[in-house]
Amino acid sequence: MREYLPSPSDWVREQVELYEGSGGTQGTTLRDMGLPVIIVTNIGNKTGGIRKTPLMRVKDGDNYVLVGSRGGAPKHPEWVYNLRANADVEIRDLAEVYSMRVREVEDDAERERLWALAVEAFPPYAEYQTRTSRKIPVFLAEPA
Ligand code: F42
Repeated sequence: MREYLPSPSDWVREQVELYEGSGGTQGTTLRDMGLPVIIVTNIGNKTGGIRKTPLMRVKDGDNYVLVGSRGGAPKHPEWVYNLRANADVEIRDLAEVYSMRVREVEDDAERERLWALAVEAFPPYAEYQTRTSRKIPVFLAEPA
């Protein structure tokens, strides 16, 4: 059995607990902005433990676009390394939970199209990219 390793960040851990504990009826938006959030359950690259990562909901048809912005911080979020090592995730979107497989988007044209969708869904992503010299990783999650 894999162990659940809650986020060390209070607001993130609390959002996961409220979102999942309510069956996807509470805590489903970003604090002040009211924009929808999903929970991505992923496997730790080093620990092998279960990680739960809230991200903004960016949809491309039935697929989800996952943006490793971390508010424009200089380093990639840790979950990026988890997804690179283990592509199988579960995505909770409100009351629905889907088994999905992610791939990092490397193709420039595809990334540009998905990035535009991401900024449309959550405009601050554009500013986050200007805060950091790293290229913000973008993943596409598709039904497994
Ligand atoms: N972050 C984003 O990057 N993009 C978003 O769209 C986004 C939206 C969002 C909405 C609501 C909300 O509550 C949070 C949101 N966040 C968003 C923040 C996001 O949930 C993450 O907290 C943030 O991206 C930072 O991710 P992180 O994985 O770096 O988290 C830190 C705090 C963390 O959990 N660190 C752990 C720790 O113990 O320090 C380690 C986590 C980990 O996965 N370790 C791996 C393991 O094996 O377990 C090893 C990873 C490796 O280095 O190989």
